[in-house]
Amino acid sequence: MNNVMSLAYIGLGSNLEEPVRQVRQALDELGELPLCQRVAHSSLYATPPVGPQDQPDFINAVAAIETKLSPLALLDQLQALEQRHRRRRLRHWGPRTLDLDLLLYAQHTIEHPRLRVPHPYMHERAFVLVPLEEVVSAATHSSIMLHHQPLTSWLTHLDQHQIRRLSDADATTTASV
Ligand code: A4P
Ligand code: MG
Repeated sequence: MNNVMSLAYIGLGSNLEEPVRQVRQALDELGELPLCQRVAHSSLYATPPVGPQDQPDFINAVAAIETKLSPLALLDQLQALEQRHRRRRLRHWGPRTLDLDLLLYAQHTIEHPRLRVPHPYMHERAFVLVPLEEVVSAATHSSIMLHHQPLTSWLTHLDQHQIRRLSDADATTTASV
């Protein structure tokens, strides 16, 4: 546990067993983790799979939380929450009920066998950066730097046309996507 609060960003993804419901429920559960408070979250986005193509589209979102947990203690909590959503690890980058990635933890750079922060692929993934940009504006009213470049400049290099923001009406249904 830290005495100071740190701002962390969590990426959420699901493409199995009612993904909209999985992500909405996980957004609520993130705010209930010990020593954590959810301060903002993005819209939900429907996104084509990156990696193996023989799997359903994903629902993705990003949450900002204030936490007194250390980065590894927060990872433990995120993995326990994935397990409560009956996450099974069958295939790397394969379909999942819930994936929770620790994208950013304050300004920290972490290279640990269990944890790399910033998340190693985030700067090349529109399904992460589009919702992250939305939630950063809501949480901090400013921009953030990623590998010494503003987040917005990473976004300009990415193809975003297949990233579809769900309307509030879509995001409250229990439809599979
Ligand atoms: N790990 C290291 N760093 C981190 C971090 N910053 N956050 C370790 C979370 N975990 C981290 O993860 C494998 C190991 O990574 C963990 O044991 C942890 O100690 P995992 O969740 O078990 O496996 P995974 O998710 O299959 O692998 P990976 O490499 O984390 O995949 P990603 O990067 O999560 O990508 N397409 C769309 N459209 N939307 C998606 O959400 N997700 C993926 C998975 C692929 N394609 C996608 C999406
Ligand atoms: Mg993961």
